Amino acid sequence: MTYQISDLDEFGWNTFLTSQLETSDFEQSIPVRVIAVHRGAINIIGPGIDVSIPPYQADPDDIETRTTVGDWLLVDVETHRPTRLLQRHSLFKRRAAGTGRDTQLIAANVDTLFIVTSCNHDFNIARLERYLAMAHEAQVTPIIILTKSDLSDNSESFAKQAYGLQSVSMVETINALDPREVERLFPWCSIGQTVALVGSSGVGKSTLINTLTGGAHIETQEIREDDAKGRHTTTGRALHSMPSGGWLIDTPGMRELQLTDVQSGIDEVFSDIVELARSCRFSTCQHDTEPGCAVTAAIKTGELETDRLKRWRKLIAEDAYNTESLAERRTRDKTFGKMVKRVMKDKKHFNGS
Ligand SMILES: Nc1nc2c(ncn2[C@@H]2O[C@H](COP(=O)(O)OP(=O)(O)OP(=O)(O)O)[C@@H](O)[C@H]2O)c(=O)[nH]1
Ligand SMILES: [Mg+2]
Ligand SMILES: [Zn+2]
Repeated sequence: MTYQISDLDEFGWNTFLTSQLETSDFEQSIPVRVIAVHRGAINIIGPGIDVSIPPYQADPDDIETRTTVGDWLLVDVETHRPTRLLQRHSLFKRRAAGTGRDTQLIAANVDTLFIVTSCNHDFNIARLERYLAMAHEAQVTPIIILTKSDLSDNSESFAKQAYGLQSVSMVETINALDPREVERLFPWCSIGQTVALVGSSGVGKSTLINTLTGGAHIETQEIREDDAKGRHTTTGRALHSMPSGGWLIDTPGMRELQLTDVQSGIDEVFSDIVELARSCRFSTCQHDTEPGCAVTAAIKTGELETDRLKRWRKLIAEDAYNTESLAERRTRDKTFGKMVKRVMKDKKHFNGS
Protein backbone atom coordinates (compact mmCIF):
# COMPACT_ATOMS: atom_id res chain seq x y z
CA MET A 1 0.00 0.00 0.00
CA THR A 2 1.24 3.49 -0.76
CA TYR A 3 0.48 6.63 1.15
CA GLN A 4 1.26 10.33 1.02
CA ILE A 5 2.79 12.14 3.98
CA SER A 6 -0.27 14.43 3.90
CA ASP A 7 -2.44 11.37 4.63
CA LEU A 8 -0.86 11.35 8.09
CA ASP A 9 -1.84 14.93 9.00
CA GLU A 10 -5.19 13.97 10.42
CA PHE A 11 -3.48 11.70 12.93
CA GLY A 12 -1.30 14.51 14.25
CA TRP A 13 1.79 14.08 12.05
CA ASN A 14 4.34 16.92 11.98
CA THR A 15 7.63 17.93 10.37
CA PHE A 16 9.66 16.72 13.35
CA LEU A 17 8.40 13.23 12.52
CA THR A 18 9.01 13.62 8.78
CA SER A 19 12.62 14.51 9.54
CA GLN A 20 13.07 11.07 11.13
CA LEU A 21 12.10 9.15 7.99
CA GLU A 22 14.62 7.79 5.54
CA THR A 23 13.93 6.86 1.93
CA SER A 24 14.06 3.17 2.75
CA ASP A 25 11.32 3.67 5.35
CA PHE A 26 8.82 4.15 2.53
CA GLU A 27 9.43 0.76 0.97
CA GLN A 28 7.84 -1.70 3.32
CA SER A 29 6.67 0.33 6.30
CA ILE A 30 4.07 2.88 7.22
CA PRO A 31 3.76 5.25 10.20
CA VAL A 32 0.89 4.61 12.60
CA ARG A 33 -0.21 6.22 15.84
CA VAL A 34 -0.85 4.36 19.06
CA ILE A 35 -4.38 5.31 20.13
CA ALA A 36 -4.92 2.95 23.03
CA VAL A 37 -2.81 0.88 25.40
CA HIS A 38 -4.30 -2.14 27.12
CA ARG A 39 -2.65 -4.77 29.23
CA GLY A 40 -1.95 -7.23 26.44
CA ALA A 41 -2.39 -5.15 23.30
CA ILE A 42 -2.08 -1.74 21.71
CA ASN A 43 -4.39 -0.20 19.11
CA ILE A 44 -2.83 1.56 16.16
CA ILE A 45 -4.32 3.69 13.42
CA GLY A 46 -2.99 5.16 10.20
CA PRO A 47 -3.99 5.51 6.55
CA GLY A 48 -6.21 2.47 5.94
CA ILE A 49 -5.07 0.85 9.20
CA ASP A 50 -7.06 0.38 12.40
CA VAL A 51 -5.90 -2.74 14.21
CA SER A 52 -4.81 -4.18 17.52
CA ILE A 53 -1.27 -5.56 17.86
CA PRO A 54 0.82 -6.98 20.74
CA PRO A 55 2.61 -4.43 22.96
CA TYR A 56 5.98 -3.24 21.69
CA GLN A 57 9.14 -2.12 23.45
CA ALA A 58 11.80 -0.86 21.04
CA ASP A 59 14.74 -1.52 23.39
CA PRO A 60 14.21 -4.40 25.83
CA ASP A 61 16.66 -2.76 28.26
CA ASP A 62 14.98 0.61 28.27
CA ILE A 63 11.55 0.84 29.82
CA GLU A 64 11.08 4.29 28.32
CA THR A 65 10.95 2.80 24.84
CA ARG A 66 7.83 0.87 25.69
CA THR A 67 5.02 2.26 23.52
CA THR A 68 2.53 4.55 25.16
CA VAL A 69 -0.56 6.33 23.96
CA GLY A 70 0.23 9.07 21.44
CA ASP A 71 3.37 7.34 20.17
CA TRP A 72 4.22 6.98 16.50
CA LEU A 73 5.49 3.64 15.24
CA LEU A 74 6.74 2.46 11.90
CA VAL A 75 5.07 -0.85 11.16
CA ASP A 76 5.33 -3.36 8.34
CA VAL A 77 2.69 -2.59 5.72
CA GLU A 78 1.48 -6.16 5.55
CA THR A 79 2.06 -7.76 8.94
CA HIS A 80 1.71 -4.54 11.03
CA ARG A 81 4.71 -5.62 13.06
CA PRO A 82 6.48 -2.57 14.53
CA THR A 83 9.97 -1.90 13.24
CA ARG A 84 10.72 1.40 14.95
CA LEU A 85 9.50 3.78 17.63
CA LEU A 86 9.74 7.32 16.29
CA GLN A 87 11.37 9.88 18.54
CA ARG A 88 8.86 11.75 20.73
CA HIS A 89 8.73 15.51 20.92
CA SER A 90 7.27 15.26 24.42
CA LEU A 91 6.81 12.53 27.01
CA PHE A 92 5.00 12.38 30.34
CA LYS A 93 6.03 9.80 32.86
CA ARG A 94 5.93 9.17 36.57
CA ARG A 95 7.39 6.83 39.12
CA ALA A 96 4.73 4.17 39.63
CA ALA A 97 3.32 3.74 43.09
CA GLY A 98 4.25 0.67 45.12
CA THR A 99 7.51 -1.00 45.86
CA GLY A 100 8.65 -1.73 42.28
CA ARG A 101 8.74 2.00 41.58
CA ASP A 102 9.12 1.46 37.86
CA THR A 103 8.79 4.32 35.45
CA GLN A 104 5.31 4.48 34.07
CA LEU A 105 4.71 6.28 30.80
CA ILE A 106 1.60 8.43 30.70
CA ALA A 107 1.46 9.89 27.18
CA ALA A 108 3.70 10.91 24.30
CA ASN A 109 3.74 13.56 21.57
CA VAL A 110 1.47 15.91 23.47
CA ASP A 111 1.22 19.62 22.59
CA THR A 112 -0.94 20.85 25.46
CA LEU A 113 -1.59 19.51 28.94
CA PHE A 114 -5.03 20.08 30.42
CA ILE A 115 -4.50 19.89 34.18
CA VAL A 116 -8.01 19.17 35.40
CA THR A 117 -9.24 19.81 38.93
CA SER A 118 -12.63 20.77 40.34
CA CYS A 119 -14.05 23.64 42.34
CA ASN A 120 -14.33 21.39 45.41
CA HIS A 121 -12.15 19.36 47.81
CA ASP A 122 -10.02 18.09 44.95
CA PHE A 123 -8.42 21.51 44.51
CA ASN A 124 -4.89 21.31 45.88
CA ILE A 125 -2.04 23.73 45.21
CA ALA A 126 0.75 21.20 45.85
CA ARG A 127 -0.78 18.77 43.34
CA LEU A 128 -1.16 21.50 40.72
CA GLU A 129 2.51 22.41 41.18
CA ARG A 130 3.43 18.79 40.52
CA TYR A 131 1.54 18.70 37.25
CA LEU A 132 2.96 22.07 36.26
CA ALA A 133 6.51 20.85 36.85
CA MET A 134 5.76 17.82 34.67
CA ALA A 135 4.39 20.04 31.88
CA HIS A 136 7.31 22.47 31.96
CA GLU A 137 9.84 19.67 31.95
CA ALA A 138 8.25 18.25 28.78
CA GLN A 139 7.97 21.77 27.32
CA VAL A 140 4.26 21.35 26.88
CA THR A 141 1.85 24.25 27.47
CA PRO A 142 -0.11 23.71 30.70
CA ILE A 143 -3.72 24.90 30.98
CA ILE A 144 -5.45 24.57 34.34
CA ILE A 145 -9.09 23.61 33.96
CA LEU A 146 -11.41 24.04 36.92
CA THR A 147 -14.52 21.94 36.37
CA LYS A 148 -17.83 21.89 38.25
CA SER A 149 -18.12 25.67 38.36
CA ASP A 150 -21.87 25.07 38.19
CA LEU A 151 -21.77 23.28 41.54
CA SER A 152 -19.69 25.89 43.36
CA ASP A 153 -20.46 29.31 44.80
CA ASN A 154 -16.85 30.39 44.87
CA SER A 155 -15.32 29.19 41.62
CA GLU A 156 -13.70 32.60 41.26
CA SER A 157 -11.65 32.19 44.39
CA PHE A 158 -10.36 28.83 43.10
CA ALA A 159 -9.45 30.48 39.80
CA LYS A 160 -7.65 33.25 41.62
CA GLN A 161 -5.55 30.77 43.59
CA ALA A 162 -4.70 28.89 40.40
CA TYR A 163 -3.68 32.09 38.62
CA GLY A 164 -1.51 32.91 41.63
CA LEU A 165 0.76 29.95 40.86
CA GLN A 166 4.07 30.69 39.17
CA SER A 167 4.33 29.71 35.53
CA VAL A 168 0.60 29.48 34.87
CA SER A 169 -0.52 31.29 31.79
CA MET A 170 -4.09 30.09 31.47
CA VAL A 171 -6.87 29.02 33.81
CA GLU A 172 -10.34 28.12 32.53
CA THR A 173 -13.32 27.68 34.85
CA ILE A 174 -16.08 25.61 33.27
CA ASN A 175 -19.01 23.29 33.58
CA ALA A 176 -17.64 20.27 31.71
CA LEU A 177 -21.14 19.13 30.83
CA ASP A 178 -21.98 22.32 28.93
CA PRO A 179 -20.95 22.25 25.23
CA ARG A 180 -21.03 26.03 24.95
CA GLU A 181 -18.68 26.61 27.86
CA VAL A 182 -16.33 23.87 26.71
CA GLU A 183 -15.93 25.69 23.38
CA ARG A 184 -13.48 27.97 25.16
CA LEU A 185 -10.99 25.10 24.98
CA PHE A 186 -11.20 24.76 21.19
CA PRO A 187 -8.15 26.96 20.48
CA TRP A 188 -5.91 24.16 21.81
CA CYS A 189 -7.71 21.46 19.87
CA SER A 190 -7.22 22.40 16.23
CA ILE A 191 -6.13 20.03 13.46
CA GLY A 192 -3.29 17.72 14.38
CA GLN A 193 -3.00 19.13 17.92
CA THR A 194 -2.75 16.63 20.77
CA VAL A 195 -4.02 17.42 24.25
CA ALA A 196 -3.58 15.14 27.27
CA LEU A 197 -5.96 15.41 30.22
CA VAL A 198 -4.59 14.63 33.66
CA GLY A 199 -5.97 14.99 37.17
CA SER A 200 -7.45 13.00 40.03
CA SER A 201 -10.26 10.52 39.64
CA GLY A 202 -13.67 12.14 39.38
CA VAL A 203 -12.63 15.62 38.27
CA GLY A 204 -14.33 15.19 34.90
CA LYS A 205 -11.60 14.28 32.39
CA SER A 206 -13.78 11.78 30.53
CA THR A 207 -16.81 14.08 30.84
CA LEU A 208 -14.81 16.86 29.18
CA ILE A 209 -13.73 14.57 26.38
CA ASN A 210 -17.31 13.46 25.78
CA THR A 211 -18.44 17.08 25.58
CA LEU A 212 -15.47 18.23 23.48
CA THR A 213 -15.83 15.46 20.91
CA GLY A 214 -19.60 15.52 20.92
CA GLY A 215 -19.40 11.90 19.84
CA ALA A 216 -17.32 9.88 22.26
CA HIS A 217 -19.29 7.95 24.84
CA ILE A 218 -16.69 7.26 27.47
CA GLU A 219 -18.02 5.90 30.71
CA THR A 220 -18.18 8.41 33.56
CA GLN A 221 -19.29 7.91 37.12
CA GLU A 222 -20.55 10.06 39.96
CA ILE A 223 -18.07 10.93 42.69
CA ARG A 224 -18.51 10.15 46.39
CA GLU A 225 -20.54 12.83 48.03
CA ASP A 226 -18.71 13.08 51.34
CA ASP A 227 -15.17 13.76 50.13
CA ALA A 228 -15.60 14.46 46.38
CA LYS A 229 -13.32 11.53 45.50
CA GLY A 230 -13.81 9.69 42.20
CA ARG A 231 -14.23 5.97 41.64
CA HIS A 232 -11.42 5.33 39.14
CA THR A 233 -13.78 4.85 36.25
CA THR A 234 -11.29 5.16 33.38
CA THR A 235 -8.63 2.44 33.55
CA GLY A 236 -6.78 2.54 30.21
CA ARG A 237 -5.19 5.40 28.28
CA ALA A 238 -6.72 6.30 24.94
CA LEU A 239 -6.65 8.92 22.22
CA HIS A 240 -9.97 10.32 21.00
CA SER A 241 -10.47 12.38 17.85
CA MET A 242 -12.38 15.65 17.77
CA PRO A 243 -14.47 16.83 14.82
CA SER A 244 -12.13 19.86 14.69
CA GLY A 245 -9.20 17.55 13.93
CA GLY A 246 -7.65 17.66 17.39
CA TRP A 247 -6.75 14.64 19.52
CA LEU A 248 -7.54 14.18 23.19
CA ILE A 249 -5.82 11.70 25.47
CA ASP A 250 -7.91 10.42 28.37
CA THR A 251 -5.92 9.06 31.32
CA PRO A 252 -7.03 7.28 34.49
CA GLY A 253 -7.13 9.46 37.60
CA MET A 254 -3.89 8.99 39.51
CA ARG A 255 -3.82 8.39 43.23
CA GLU A 256 -0.30 9.69 43.38
CA LEU A 257 1.93 11.55 40.96
CA GLN A 258 5.53 10.78 41.91
CA LEU A 259 7.79 13.00 39.89
CA THR A 260 10.97 11.79 38.28
CA ASP A 261 13.49 13.56 36.02
CA VAL A 262 11.79 16.93 36.29
CA GLN A 263 14.47 19.08 37.90
CA SER A 264 14.20 21.89 35.35
CA GLY A 265 10.41 21.73 35.45
CA ILE A 266 10.49 22.27 39.22
CA ASP A 267 12.91 25.17 38.78
CA GLU A 268 10.41 26.81 36.47
CA VAL A 269 7.44 26.38 38.78
CA PHE A 270 9.50 27.72 41.69
CA SER A 271 11.53 30.26 39.75
CA ASP A 272 11.04 32.85 42.53
CA ILE A 273 12.89 30.62 45.03
CA VAL A 274 15.56 29.70 42.49
CA GLU A 275 16.07 33.40 41.87
CA LEU A 276 16.35 34.17 45.60
CA ALA A 277 18.79 31.31 46.14
CA ARG A 278 21.15 32.92 43.64
CA SER A 279 21.69 35.77 46.09
CA CYS A 280 22.57 33.53 49.04
CA ARG A 281 26.10 34.16 50.32
CA PHE A 282 27.13 30.53 49.86
CA SER A 283 26.46 28.69 46.64
CA THR A 284 25.93 25.51 48.65
CA CYS A 285 23.42 27.22 50.96
CA GLN A 286 20.75 24.86 52.29
CA HIS A 287 18.55 27.85 53.24
CA ASP A 288 18.50 26.68 56.80
CA THR A 289 20.66 28.50 59.35
CA GLU A 290 23.42 29.76 57.07
CA PRO A 291 24.34 33.43 57.34
CA GLY A 292 23.51 35.59 54.35
CA CYS A 293 20.69 33.34 53.15
CA ALA A 294 18.37 35.26 50.84
CA VAL A 295 15.65 32.60 51.05
CA THR A 296 15.23 32.68 54.83
CA ALA A 297 15.46 36.47 54.64
CA ALA A 298 12.51 36.47 52.21
CA ILE A 299 10.57 34.26 54.61
CA LYS A 300 11.19 36.79 57.40
CA THR A 301 9.93 39.72 55.35
CA GLY A 302 6.91 37.73 54.22
CA GLU A 303 7.96 37.93 50.58
CA LEU A 304 8.04 34.12 50.49
CA GLU A 305 5.56 31.78 52.20
CA THR A 306 6.92 29.08 54.48
CA ASP A 307 4.51 26.57 52.95
CA ARG A 308 5.73 27.31 49.47
CA LEU A 309 9.33 26.74 50.55
CA LYS A 310 8.25 23.44 52.12
CA ARG A 311 6.50 22.30 48.95
CA TRP A 312 9.59 23.16 46.90
CA ARG A 313 11.87 21.21 49.25
CA LYS A 314 9.54 18.23 49.10
CA LEU A 315 9.42 18.13 45.31
CA ILE A 316 13.18 18.57 44.96
CA ALA A 317 13.80 15.72 47.41
CA GLU A 318 11.25 13.45 45.77
CA ASP A 319 12.57 14.09 42.28
CA ALA A 320 16.16 13.48 43.39
CA TYR A 321 15.16 10.27 45.14
CA ASN A 322 13.14 8.90 42.22
CA THR A 323 15.60 9.98 39.56
CA GLU A 324 18.74 8.78 41.27
CA SER A 325 17.50 5.51 42.60
CA LEU A 326 17.68 3.66 39.29
CA ALA A 327 21.14 4.89 38.41
CA GLU A 328 22.28 4.34 41.95
CA ARG A 329 20.82 0.90 42.06
CA ARG A 330 22.79 0.06 38.93
CA THR A 331 26.02 1.41 40.39
CA ARG A 332 25.39 -0.48 43.59
CA ASP A 333 24.75 -3.70 41.63
CA LYS A 334 27.94 -3.17 39.69
CA THR A 335 29.98 -2.49 42.81
CA PHE A 336 28.44 -5.53 44.44
CA GLY A 337 29.23 -7.63 41.37
CA LYS A 338 32.86 -6.46 41.47
CA MET A 339 33.08 -7.20 45.15
CA VAL A 340 31.74 -10.72 44.64
CA LYS A 341 34.28 -11.27 41.88
CA ARG A 342 37.09 -10.01 44.07
CA VAL A 343 36.03 -12.21 46.97
CA MET A 344 35.79 -15.21 44.70
CA LYS A 345 39.22 -14.46 43.28
CA ASP A 346 40.71 -14.03 46.76
CA LYS A 347 39.07 -17.24 47.84
CA LYS A 348 40.48 -19.10 44.85
CA HIS A 349 43.86 -17.62 45.54
CA PHE A 350 43.59 -18.53 49.18
CA ASN A 351 42.42 -22.09 48.46
CA GLY A 352 44.99 -22.57 45.78
CA SER A 353 47.95 -21.37 47.75
N1 LIG B 1 -22.21 19.30 37.46
C1 LIG B 1 -21.04 18.91 36.92
N2 LIG B 1 -20.68 17.62 36.97
C2 LIG B 1 -19.51 17.26 36.41
C3 LIG B 1 -18.64 18.19 35.80
N3 LIG B 1 -17.55 17.54 35.36
C4 LIG B 1 -17.72 16.24 35.67
N4 LIG B 1 -18.91 16.05 36.31
C5 LIG B 1 -19.41 14.78 36.87
O1 LIG B 1 -18.40 14.25 37.71
C6 LIG B 1 -18.41 12.83 37.69
C7 LIG B 1 -17.01 12.28 37.39
O2 LIG B 1 -16.65 12.60 36.07
P1 LIG B 1 -15.69 11.68 35.17
O3 LIG B 1 -15.64 12.33 33.82
O4 LIG B 1 -16.09 10.27 35.26
O5 LIG B 1 -14.30 11.89 35.91
P2 LIG B 1 -12.84 11.37 35.45
O6 LIG B 1 -11.92 12.50 35.69
O7 LIG B 1 -12.87 10.84 34.08
O8 LIG B 1 -12.55 10.22 36.52
P3 LIG B 1 -11.66 8.85 36.38
O9 LIG B 1 -11.98 8.22 35.08
O10 LIG B 1 -12.08 8.04 37.54
O11 LIG B 1 -10.24 9.29 36.49
C8 LIG B 1 -19.46 12.45 36.67
O12 LIG B 1 -20.66 12.15 37.36
C9 LIG B 1 -19.64 13.71 35.84
O13 LIG B 1 -20.93 13.83 35.28
C10 LIG B 1 -19.04 19.57 35.79
O14 LIG B 1 -18.34 20.48 35.32
N5 LIG B 1 -20.26 19.87 36.37
MG1 LIG C 1 -12.43 8.99 33.31
ZN1 LIG D 1 20.05 30.25 51.24
